[in-house]
Amino acid sequence: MKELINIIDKKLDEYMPVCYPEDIFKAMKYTLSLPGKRLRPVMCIETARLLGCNIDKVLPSACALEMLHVQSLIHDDLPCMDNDDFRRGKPSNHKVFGEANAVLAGDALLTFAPQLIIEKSKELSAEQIVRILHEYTKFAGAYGLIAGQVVDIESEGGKLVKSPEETLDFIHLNKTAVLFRLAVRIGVICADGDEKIFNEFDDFATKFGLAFQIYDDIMDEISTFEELGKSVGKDEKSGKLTYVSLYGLSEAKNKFARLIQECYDIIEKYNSDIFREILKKLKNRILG
Ligand code: GRG
Repeated sequence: MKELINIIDKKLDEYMPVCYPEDIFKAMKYTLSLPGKRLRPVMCIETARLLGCNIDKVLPSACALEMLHVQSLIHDDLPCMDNDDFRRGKPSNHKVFGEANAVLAGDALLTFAPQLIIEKSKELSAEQIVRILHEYTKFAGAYGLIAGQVVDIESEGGKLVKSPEETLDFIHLNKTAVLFRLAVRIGVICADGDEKIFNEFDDFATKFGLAFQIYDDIMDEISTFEELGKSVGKDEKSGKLTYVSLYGLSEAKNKFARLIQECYDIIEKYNSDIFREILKKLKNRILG
């Protein structure tokens, strides 16, 4: 996995220039270059690889996914959203470049990513590129990430249109699971996988995304700034609707354990060391 992360990091650096006007490119590159776990590009590439696709075909889309993810982190940290001063162990984007540039850097990453897919995916067919862009625009927009963020903000203000359980699932299916789904769906498209495989990986990523959000909620409670690279304990202080606040720590852990087991069950037949490593790391950190 470390090897794959190195390849992704090198490509991200190559794809992201710093040119005039430098302030915006530097702001885009800043958060992108900080050491994230690179889970989404890794999962995209690994899905494609398991289905027989070579890495060069999928790398531009995998890097674009990381750009979209970083965009969401930059905007999420803004004072008008989650108001976080740290991200990936360093001051967040707006703390370094100012709010206006952080908003623009996010916007620029959001549009740079599909541009990259179109310009660099030389080995994909036009049909594959259109399918990937369709997935990207659907999942990044008001049917995906933005929907999750809006309902998250509404719920913090006490506005609940659905039950707390339904609201929580809606937020995290859209804010978190959506990018893991996008990752594996793009992987399957690059590998020309059939509908059955597409749905199977989608199901895996949906369950993984929910498990990952429960992991994130639990870590906010039990971890440290040094380990996470961002503020901890904020959810409880702000009275945020999370798996821990709604179900309690013990039931959140049970829910997490069930989802991780379901992920193992779906992916086992593909015999992937990388997916096993990801699941094991999350599981060991929460369940010991
Ligand atoms: C798409 C225009 C547009 C806006 C985005 C701000 C926003 C709307 C959505 C917020 C999405 C968000 C930040 C969800 C949290 C998901 C999550 C648990 C992120 C942490 O992921 P890690 O741990 O982070 O993989 P690293 O830094 O390791 O990559």
